[in-house]
Amino acid sequence: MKIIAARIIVTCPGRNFVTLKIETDQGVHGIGDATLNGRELSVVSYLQDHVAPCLIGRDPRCIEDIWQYLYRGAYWRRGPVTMRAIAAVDVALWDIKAKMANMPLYDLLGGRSRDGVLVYGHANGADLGETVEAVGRYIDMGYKAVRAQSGIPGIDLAYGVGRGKLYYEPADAALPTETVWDTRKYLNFAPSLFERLRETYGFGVELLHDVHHRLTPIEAGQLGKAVEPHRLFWLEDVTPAENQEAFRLVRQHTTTPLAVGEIFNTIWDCKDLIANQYIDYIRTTVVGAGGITHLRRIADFAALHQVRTGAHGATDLSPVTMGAALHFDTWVPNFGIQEYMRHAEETDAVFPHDYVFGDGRLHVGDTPGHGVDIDEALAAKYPYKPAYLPVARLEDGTMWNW
Ligand code: EZ4
Ligand code: CO
Repeated sequence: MKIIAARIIVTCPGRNFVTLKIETDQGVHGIGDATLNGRELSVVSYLQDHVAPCLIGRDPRCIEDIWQYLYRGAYWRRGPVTMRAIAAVDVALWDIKAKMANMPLYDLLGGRSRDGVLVYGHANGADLGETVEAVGRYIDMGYKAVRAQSGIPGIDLAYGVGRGKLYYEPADAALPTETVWDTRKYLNFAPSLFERLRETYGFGVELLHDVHHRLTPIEAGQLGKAVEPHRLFWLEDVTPAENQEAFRLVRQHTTTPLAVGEIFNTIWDCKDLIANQYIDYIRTTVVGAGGITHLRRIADFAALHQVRTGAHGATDLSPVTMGAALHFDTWVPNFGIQEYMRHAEETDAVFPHDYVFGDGRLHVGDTPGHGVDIDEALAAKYPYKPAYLPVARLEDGTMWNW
């Protein structure tokens, strides 16, 4: 069996997506996602110019060998561009293998461990009252877990606040939007949001919150301690994690569970976080961390330390990643939760898929493969549109972490 074509499809049905389609001499094809929000075309070039030529003629059944060939063989290891390109190839090859085996991907991975995949939705509002109402709407839709992000008094354009839709689309402009951040205003406000949410909805719903890298470790410790009475499911990305040791300080000061990892691209980014049990949930994704092949290694290592999965699942992860992630989540023994930000209708139409939401969970179908395809004719109607993530500065103009 041989790979005869590897094509890269760029489309913007509501937002940009980069998709790899691998075709074989046996007529079976596989699809992988390679979207890197705000840096899409660098992955297109990496795949088109440097990976696709090396794939032609290879046996698509040798997933592990191709993974090692692309990782070790590039000499330049790791990094978001390289690892997304590898992920796209890997997911497309797992899709092909599962189709050849006539099995849904979760079956090939080891079979079903649960009936459905617990997901959390994104509730947000311009102020505390609106956010509390938005959380109520998610509960009414059947969600058992809800992430709450709110506008903050005195801060324009807080992270995670959308425009009344079911999702928040941060890549919003042809050049990065400038936002202004103030830690004091945020810390003065954030605990009151969760206090009000518990007063309003009680403790029967899981509540989550994304700090989006804005705090220092000691500030993160303060926030974690302040929200302890409200029993959050997790606080996410409380501080940047390039220095994994930074989490030791946070951990010493709070029992609020911690999640991190949406921007990690290999196990090396989280090895110490996991081994030292500084975190409770690892948020690495199929698309971000080298595909199913590598994510499985991270999850198995995490399981040794009672760290569970909590994969990133914002709108910049295409339905292809969501499909593959749901198969992974259906199998992985140490599953925690899956983020689920709904895609726009145009996105769903370009990527036909068989996963469905019901009763707070997502359910994969039994289509052989990962269950997601691409309608190329429809995709061609949505040309690439430059879109950047915002940047953040402090009030005095200092660059900060968005
Ligand atoms: O800002 O995916 O938890 N979710 C997030 C996302 C990220 C975007 C960046 O592309 O932090 O909203
Ligand atoms: Co996040």
